[in-house]
Amino acid sequence: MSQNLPHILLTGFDPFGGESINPSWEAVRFFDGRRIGGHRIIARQLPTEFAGSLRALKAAVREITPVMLLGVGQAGGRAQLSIERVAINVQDARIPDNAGVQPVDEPVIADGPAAYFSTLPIKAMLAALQAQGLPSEISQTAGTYVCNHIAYAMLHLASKRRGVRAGFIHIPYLPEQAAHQRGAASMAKADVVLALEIALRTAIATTVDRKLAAGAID
Ligand code: PCA
Repeated sequence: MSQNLPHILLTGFDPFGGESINPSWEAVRFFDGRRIGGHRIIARQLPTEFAGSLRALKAAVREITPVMLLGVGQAGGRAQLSIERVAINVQDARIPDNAGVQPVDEPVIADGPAAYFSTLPIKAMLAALQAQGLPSEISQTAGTYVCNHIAYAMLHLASKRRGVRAGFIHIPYLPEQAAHQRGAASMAKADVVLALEIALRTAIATTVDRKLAAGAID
């Protein structure tokens, strides 16, 4: 048992918005302690709270000193795995977070840049997921709620640490959530778990991203 493997911090969120589960944590927790591509995965649940999630993220980074951070969150209504390209320096909450706080047009980091691009190989990850038959896309916005906030914070923290990369993936509802929402798309947990394993393996193995067209017109 090698204790000294480099660590990857993989995060999911607790339920929010009236849901009783969050698919991100349901999938992410499967990986805690597992070894993938010569790395040890440490899974952590973050609260769906602007301030609380940042505190928990900073504490986890201090404790684990990860070489890679991958955040995962629920994007109810999206039909595919969404590999996020960018995180922006704004909090604009349509609903209060789990602490009852609803920031509008506040920065994530007061003196931070307007945005960070993912430093994971998003196109290589997309190609690997599609090759497995998993519905996936590049997303050009992670929203302005707690997921974007954490994606931005991960990239901000990573930017200060040499060689540390970070990124974010939004996932659809699980079928049991979609079952009571008319017309909502969903993805089975086994598929999400497989997708996250492929995404992690690809991110670990790929330092220079592929050049594949996966942009959006709207
Ligand atoms: N999704 C929310 C926050 C927590 C989660 O799982 C979002 O997309 O911002």
